[in-house]
Amino acid sequence: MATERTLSIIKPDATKRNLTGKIVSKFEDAGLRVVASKRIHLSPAQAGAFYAEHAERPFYGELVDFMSSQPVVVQVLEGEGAILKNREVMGATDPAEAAAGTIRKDFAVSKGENSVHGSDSPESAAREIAFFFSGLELVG
Ligand code: DAT
Ligand code: MG
Repeated sequence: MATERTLSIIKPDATKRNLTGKIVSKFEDAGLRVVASKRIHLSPAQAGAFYAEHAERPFYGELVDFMSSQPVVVQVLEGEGAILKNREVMGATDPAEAAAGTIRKDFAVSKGENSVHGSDSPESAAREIAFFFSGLELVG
């Protein structure tokens, strides 16, 4: 499998509870490497643009409010099959359905406040990485 890069966000519920380090450890333990990282506080407009694909979903307003409520940590993770591997480490969207040992099983509060975002395809990863980082900020 090829080396890939994927976009991760440690969400407001997790930064608020000081879980950033514990979550990064789960990425590193799975063989993912942090090649870019920054802590930012998204505006509602920025959060809305990032999640534009969900604009018609009933939870969109709640999602935008949540993602702009507190700082987040956005990161680029690199590794073999990084996109799928990150999704595995994250666990299912709903923590009640997430497998043991996943980030969402261990840390998520609810389906909405579920601690992490991860790109779901190569196309999403390319778009989402470019949304937050310039090429100069990716240091492998
Ligand atoms: P994922 O983050 O696992 O890729 P998604 O892309 O379907 O899930 O949805 C994006 C985020 O929107 C998700 O992490 C949390 C929120 N969300 C999804 N479904 C929801 C629901 N039924 N109620 C509340 N929030 C929801
Ligand atoms: Mg998604």
